[in-house]
Amino acid sequence: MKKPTARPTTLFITCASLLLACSQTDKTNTPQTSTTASPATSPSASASPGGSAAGSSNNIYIGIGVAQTSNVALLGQEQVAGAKIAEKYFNDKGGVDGTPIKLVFQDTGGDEQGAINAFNTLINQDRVVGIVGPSLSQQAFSADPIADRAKVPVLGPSNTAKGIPQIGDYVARVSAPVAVVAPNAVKAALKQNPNIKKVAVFFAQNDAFSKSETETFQTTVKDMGLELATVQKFLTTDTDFQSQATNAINVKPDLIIISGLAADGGNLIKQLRELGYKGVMIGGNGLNTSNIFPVCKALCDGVLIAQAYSPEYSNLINKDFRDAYRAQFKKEPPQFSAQAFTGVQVFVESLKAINSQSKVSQQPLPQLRTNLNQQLLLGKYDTPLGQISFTAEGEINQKDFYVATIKMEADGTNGKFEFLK
Ligand code: 1QQ
Repeated sequence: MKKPTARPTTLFITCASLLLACSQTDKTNTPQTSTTASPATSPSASASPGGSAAGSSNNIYIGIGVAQTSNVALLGQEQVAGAKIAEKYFNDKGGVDGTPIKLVFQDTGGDEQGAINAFNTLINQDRVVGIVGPSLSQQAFSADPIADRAKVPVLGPSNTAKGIPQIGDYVARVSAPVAVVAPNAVKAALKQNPNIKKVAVFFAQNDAFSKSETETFQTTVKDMGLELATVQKFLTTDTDFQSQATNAINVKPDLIIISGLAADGGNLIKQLRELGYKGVMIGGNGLNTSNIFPVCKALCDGVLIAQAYSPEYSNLINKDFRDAYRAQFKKEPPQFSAQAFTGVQVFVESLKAINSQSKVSQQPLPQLRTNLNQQLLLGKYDTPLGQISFTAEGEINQKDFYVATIKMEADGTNGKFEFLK
């Protein structure tokens, strides 16, 4: 049994204290119907509460509750892409022993209320067997307890803050925590530039993940004997970073580390460079998307970002995933797509394991959800992220991590993540 931990009080940030963030995402509070779920095949059309999961529509419904709108869609759209590739990939292989899976997408937007609404719809209306989502840890701390109480398994595809698996028995993640991923970037920066001594750290104080990641970064900096010269705070909704950037540049850092999300992070990188900062920069997981390239353009060049996925990981399923992604998007698959693919994979393989014991289609939905939650924690999965499994608490066991640097073409129009050896 997992021990529920108290949610840190600093996570109780309401719409009232975050008017800007909430007004940006208010429209997302009405969850949108998936592009892939049509009323004719919606599980609610065929299954009655307590009825069998697969129902008469002969599909197994898996919920995808990620950000399709708001500033967080910069990250969420990569998750949608990865999940859709997984849906086709596993259905082409026969789904769950002949029964197709069907993903039901509900847009969480970028805030807590949007995630709560999306999860409620997936659980009660769409009657999914489990949920891959939400995009942000900040949302997970509000939405996951709802799934946990409803006994619906959740796989966090990108929830990396400390404390996520401890939310409840039905919460696990395929996204390795910042505590194991982030230090790799600091080590890579020092390897590249052994003269680094003074460090400035930035973090978004209205975001649970950013607060968790900055703790890891700050501890790593001190543990490595570097000087933490200044800590600057901002909001994920900020666009003007002149005063914090000036404060940081004034302490003459050799390294700047940013924990925020994509739009704010990209702007911060841009403004630090425009104000003359020439040293090394590390971006955290929230900047881990090529969607920051249009924001910081040529000034994104050289930023280091730790990775929980490498497109070059050599196993069969990653080859298939990478080929499918490249065929569709003409570029290498990003981490967030690989993690969303992996979330769907874990559900599919666990459903197959259950089906070999007792037919999934004959299990009442509440029983299937509970069986699925128990089963997924027991399996070993060969995924695009490498071989993974879970602790009894739902934390991911993953072996391989990487660091990439952003390489931009001089005119700033095109760029890529180049993996360090
Ligand atoms: C979290 C994250 C974000 C950067 C994912 C999009 O890692 O919120 O935990």
